[in-house]
Amino acid sequence: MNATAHQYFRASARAAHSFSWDHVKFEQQHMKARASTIYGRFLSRLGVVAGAPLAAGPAAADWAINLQQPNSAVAQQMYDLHILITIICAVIFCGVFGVMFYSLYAHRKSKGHKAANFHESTTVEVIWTVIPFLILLGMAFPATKAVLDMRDSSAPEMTVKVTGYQWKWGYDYIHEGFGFMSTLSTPLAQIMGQEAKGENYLLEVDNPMVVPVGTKVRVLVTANDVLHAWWVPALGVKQDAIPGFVRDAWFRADRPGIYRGNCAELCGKEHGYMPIVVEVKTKADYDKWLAAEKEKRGLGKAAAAATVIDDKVYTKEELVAHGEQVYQSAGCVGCHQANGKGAGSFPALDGSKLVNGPKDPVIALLLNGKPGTAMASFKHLSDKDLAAVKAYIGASWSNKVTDLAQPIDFTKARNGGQLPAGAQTSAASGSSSGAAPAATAEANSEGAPRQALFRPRQ
Ligand code: HEC
Ligand SMILES: [Cu+2]
Repeated sequence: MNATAHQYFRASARAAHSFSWDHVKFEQQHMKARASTIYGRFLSRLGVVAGAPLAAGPAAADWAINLQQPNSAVAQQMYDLHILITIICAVIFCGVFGVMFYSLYAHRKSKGHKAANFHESTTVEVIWTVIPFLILLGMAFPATKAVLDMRDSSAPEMTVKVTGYQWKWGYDYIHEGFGFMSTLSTPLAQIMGQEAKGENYLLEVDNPMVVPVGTKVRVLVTANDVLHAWWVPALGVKQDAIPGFVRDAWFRADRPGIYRGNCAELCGKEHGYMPIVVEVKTKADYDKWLAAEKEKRGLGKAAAAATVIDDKVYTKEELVAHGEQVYQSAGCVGCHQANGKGAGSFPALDGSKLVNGPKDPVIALLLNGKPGTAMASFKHLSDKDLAAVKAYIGASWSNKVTDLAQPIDFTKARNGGQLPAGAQTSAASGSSSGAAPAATAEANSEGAPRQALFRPRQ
């Protein structure tokens, strides 16, 4: 059985009332385990000297009093800054304490020293103002540069939305149209102390975030429930995940490899069980991974076909016949009724000025709905379905619309009035007019904003 800590805690939460000493023992073991790994691997590297006695067991091997080996320009700056400031602090420490201890010793009372009188010495005042000022400048300059670089998430080559959940991470490859959850994969037996702890104890997940090397990755960090924080030290990213807000950060990994981090904001009882794993692959391997993930989700071929646009000109009869089915299947009939007379607050389509008028307002209404009313957006329908249902309501009952809309009118309306860049027409690609509309709908199911957001990946 590959029970994970996660499942255990889910179960234990449900059985919370059946408290037992086993649970306490478990917690104690767990705390010890955490001490030896989290402290060993993170705090120790952060230079928390007090953590040293706790860094026992498997972590002892890579015990080091420092930050993690940086793997991005920003992480490198943080690292250098850390070293620089530590050195400055050490020099000041030695200087100040050196003078102090020397003075205590050399000018001690038993030797009969009299205190010197420095009152209103301009020289001394200038010196003790200017020197700290220069030291501060020397620290502020690289620090400001590092902070500005950290915040500069402009012109990313790809964007991943990271969502914190109690207690797992969600990664959405928003321009690729898929996402997944990433949960702890450490076996429960290791956590319970029944099995030797693995190398990446509590720092391993089922589905790591995968990114290509040398690519500017922007992460949009948010949370679904409580505060979390997405922290990958080697990549120089630590960003609070705040429900209701989207914050961004970025990194460009220098070398392929696997980089691990934790949630860095106390987020509940399983806070320590939502590690972060980022797998940095070469560009070729990343493309392979991406293709496989898309294939797995049925996005591979469909996505390629999605840029094929249905530009066929349908006859009114073709559209009306298909539209009658859509009117039923999309649920229009439930509100506007089969006789088009509507009911209650649902307006009649029969005789409607809008329906009998020019096509653009009707296209806009069908794509966007009317906010605040029961008339929802129908943009999840394919362009052909929409053109057909528009033709149907325009030709039924007493309506006699003349401004017929073709599927391509909807395609353009979704994309701000023009065809999506790089789109092929169905005539050019030779695909059948039957298959293309469905695929178009798939790609466009998020409407125009998605097209506008799109930036090609390198
Ligand atoms: C859940 C109920 C509901 C469904 C389903 C629904 N509508 Fe509507 N529709 C409304 C309401 C309510 C309005 C009035 C909105 C307003 O206040 O302007 C409306 C307005 C309209 C109008 C504008 C009428 C006018 O004269 O202003 C059209 C056209 C229309 N709907 C078409 C459709 C089509 C086509 C479908 C199916 C694809 C559909 N509706 C599905 C509730 C619905
Ligand atoms: Cu968390």
